[in-house]
Amino acid sequence: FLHFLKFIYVSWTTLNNFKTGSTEVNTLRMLLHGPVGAGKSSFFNSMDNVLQDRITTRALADSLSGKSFTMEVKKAGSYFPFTFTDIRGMEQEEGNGVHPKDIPKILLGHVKNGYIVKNPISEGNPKYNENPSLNDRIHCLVAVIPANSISLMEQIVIDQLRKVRQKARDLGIPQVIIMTKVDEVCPLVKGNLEKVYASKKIKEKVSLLGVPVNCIFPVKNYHDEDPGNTKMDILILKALLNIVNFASDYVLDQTDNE
Ligand SMILES: Nc1nc2c(ncn2[C@@H]2O[C@H](COP(=O)(O)OP(=O)(O)O)[C@@H](O)[C@H]2O)c(=O)[nH]1
Ligand SMILES: [Mg+2]
Repeated sequence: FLHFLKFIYVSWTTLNNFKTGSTEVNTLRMLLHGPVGAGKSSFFNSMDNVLQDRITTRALADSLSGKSFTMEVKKAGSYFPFTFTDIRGMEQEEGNGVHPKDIPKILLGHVKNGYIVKNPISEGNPKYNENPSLNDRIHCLVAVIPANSISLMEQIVIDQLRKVRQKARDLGIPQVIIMTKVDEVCPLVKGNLEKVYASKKIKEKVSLLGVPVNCIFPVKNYHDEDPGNTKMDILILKALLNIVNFASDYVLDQTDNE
């Protein structure tokens, strides 16, 4: 049990002292995407909860407005130097939600906070940023996919996810997959979250995704638990630490190149 606490302490300290290490970028920006109900808002709330030890329903409330919005995690007197932007979940029908052709504009930082994503993204909009800098760009793409519906996911959702991932790959932006709801696919894992890496059912779901295992982070989000569940916190912190590291490497790499 002590090694759990040590992991939490070290991760928490690392995140608390984290700085981007680039003079051009003060905040690492992550984009959350994935089907409606995948657990994007819950994942943000879970991170917020782990970092602050309190449940917040901010993300859930904001997500109902249909706007793209950026969430920051408060820290004593300021904010952590990373944000998560939630684009409205991709709908089953093309035409609702974000159009795939607009994804590169979002990734390249043309879309400011508060942009109403159901409108086509156009240059006339006051929330359109003509000349985004490295600081405005998305530095890590985070796909949120629920473990319990991977095999049932509509082809159109799978295609949309693939298109977004392809755009990010073309732009060289790092990507991770957060696999939520691991408790819903395996009773063993539901009983003991530590079993997540040993579970055959989870391995099966991971292999269905067809991406390298080191980019997939299984989590169980906080939804009706009390805060401070060590095993849940560890998976959430592991995911967050990796996201921050991927984003940070990307920014340093881009800073060298410019
Ligand atoms: N069992 C379980 N339920 C989850 C998990 N993550 C999210 N949920 C539930 O799934 C539903 C959709 O989550 P939400 O965060 O609103 O999804 P979003 O549309 O992607 O923002 C909510 O009822 C959550 O409580 C999880 O890890 N395990
Ligand atoms: Mg949401």
